[in-house]
Amino acid sequence: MLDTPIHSIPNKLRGAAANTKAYTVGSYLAERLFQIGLKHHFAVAGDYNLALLDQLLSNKSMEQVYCSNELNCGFSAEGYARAHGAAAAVVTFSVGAISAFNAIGGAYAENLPVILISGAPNTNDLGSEHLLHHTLGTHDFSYQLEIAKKITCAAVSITSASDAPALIDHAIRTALLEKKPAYIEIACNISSALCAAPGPISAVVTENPSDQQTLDAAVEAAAAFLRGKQKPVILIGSKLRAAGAEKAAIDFAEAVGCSVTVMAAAKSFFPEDHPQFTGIYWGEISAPGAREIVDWSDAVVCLGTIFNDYSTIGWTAVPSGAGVLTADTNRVRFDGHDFSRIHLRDFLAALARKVEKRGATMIEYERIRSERRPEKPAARDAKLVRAEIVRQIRPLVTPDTTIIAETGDSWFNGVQLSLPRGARFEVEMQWGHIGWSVPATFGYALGAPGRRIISLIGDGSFQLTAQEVAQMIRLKVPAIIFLINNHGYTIEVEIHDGPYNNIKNWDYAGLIKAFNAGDGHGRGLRATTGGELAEAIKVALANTQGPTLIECVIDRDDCTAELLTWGRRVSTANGRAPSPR
Ligand SMILES: Cc1ncc(C[n+]2csc(CCOP(=O)(O)OP(=O)(O)O)c2C)c(N)n1
Ligand SMILES: [Mg+2]
Repeated sequence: MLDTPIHSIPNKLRGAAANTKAYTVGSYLAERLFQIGLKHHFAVAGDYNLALLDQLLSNKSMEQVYCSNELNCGFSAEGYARAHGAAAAVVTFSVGAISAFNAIGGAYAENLPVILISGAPNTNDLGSEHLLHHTLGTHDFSYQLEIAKKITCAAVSITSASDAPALIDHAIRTALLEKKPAYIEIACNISSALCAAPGPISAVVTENPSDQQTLDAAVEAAAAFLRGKQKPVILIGSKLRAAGAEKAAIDFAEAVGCSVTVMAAAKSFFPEDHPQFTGIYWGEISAPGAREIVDWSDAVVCLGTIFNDYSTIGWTAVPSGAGVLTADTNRVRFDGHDFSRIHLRDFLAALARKVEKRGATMIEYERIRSERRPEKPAARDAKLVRAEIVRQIRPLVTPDTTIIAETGDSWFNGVQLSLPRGARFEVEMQWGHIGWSVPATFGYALGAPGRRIISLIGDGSFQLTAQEVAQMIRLKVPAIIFLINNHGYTIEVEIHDGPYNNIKNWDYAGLIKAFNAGDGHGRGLRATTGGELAEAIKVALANTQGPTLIECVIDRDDCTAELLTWGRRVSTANGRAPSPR
């Protein structure tokens, strides 16, 4: 993965706690966040969290990064966790936290350990007759914790300094182990109260080992299952990264020698320049040959896959039956077997040592594979079209590039880009919140300094979270944002059209000047022809002092063929009549 992801940092490098110093609840939390590898935390201030923010600032090893609103704060942290392995966001009670919850739901769906920290009412007001601002106007302040319990793997409320160390450790440990978000609420008069010093960080970050007997049994049975198959294929899913099993999957694939197809949400989790890479599998809209290889196989080894209505194109592409082996983060299922408490990494590593070579799907793929036809450049002054945008982005994708693709036709444009070894691809395909990519780009860039970040985003999506470009300007993040202005919600047009898919046009390129406000170095450019786009890209590559937004103006109906096919199928699935009870 990148730089120093959390799960690859050896424990001894994670910083030992300095037990001699006096700790407060807030500085304890800061020390733990630093020890798990965070160099930044994201925040929006509010009176319930100001004392906490001061305490966090006292840790000079971490930078406090401010966001324009709490939704963006949550998504910035989500993007940071993608780059860096984990993240933290600090918000105020209710008006802040409830906005951030949307992004926390996203982190849950996308398997990312984001720690949401909320300031909370003073302990003296709990159980009193006091009504408080930023609450529902009742005497019950527990609703926020109750909501958090539904959308995190661990939610704690800290109202006593003596309990704080154990509760903080529990929340962070559970998030890291489960790769899900956690929630920590701290009463505003407790964050500066003294508490115990942090103990060794190993208590927070050490994983439980796989159950050896179950692992042995699973590997034995899976090896026998694969021995009975002639044409297995591997299908990589988006939970592979959360399972920390990307490298193990490569070793396993090489041991089997079969074709490897990758789901769109997992693009870049298996190297696209690997000789066994057979393309993106997405049912009818798969890369050429990938669908045939999966359909013709007699065993599909699914690693960390998520089959939902979108990834199966309205349930038209769900691998099923006795030939499917599903290996998830902690569970392996196939043909009458169901094993749990084994890490996917361990399972793949052990199975790689046991399997026999099964290369038939590679031979098949070599026979049917077709190279992508070279795309012809458009005339420099011809009206800009979608295909020309993709053609011009291709050469920008270097081994140190990360592409961040927003929900909308940007998904399908992004999937078409080939990745050299090392290039990464980020999508939020399970949660699918439009606007995610702007703050996620901001957070990702801070979590992975030195990488070239290219974001693809539609005009409709951009309108939700545009303010976070101003934070990129503030911190001089040199991301390149391709804003595809097709004058509306084109993806929704293809699923089901109506007046609700039309949006108010903005001067997107002009917006950057407003955000710069005299002292920023963001660039905003508009391209209406291929020539203008080429010039804008040159400006973007030269701008190292801030983001560059290139507004690419195209026709409303100029979209990928894949979107048209996908939209038709998803529309059919959405339109199914209720089944009789
Ligand atoms: C928060 C949220 N609200 C609504 C939707 C439904 N939705 C999905 S895609 C989309 C439109 C995206 O439009 P745009 O970003 O312009 O993409 P494009 O036109 O390129 O398809 C909408 C409204 C959503 N996914 N998330
Ligand atoms: Mg659009």
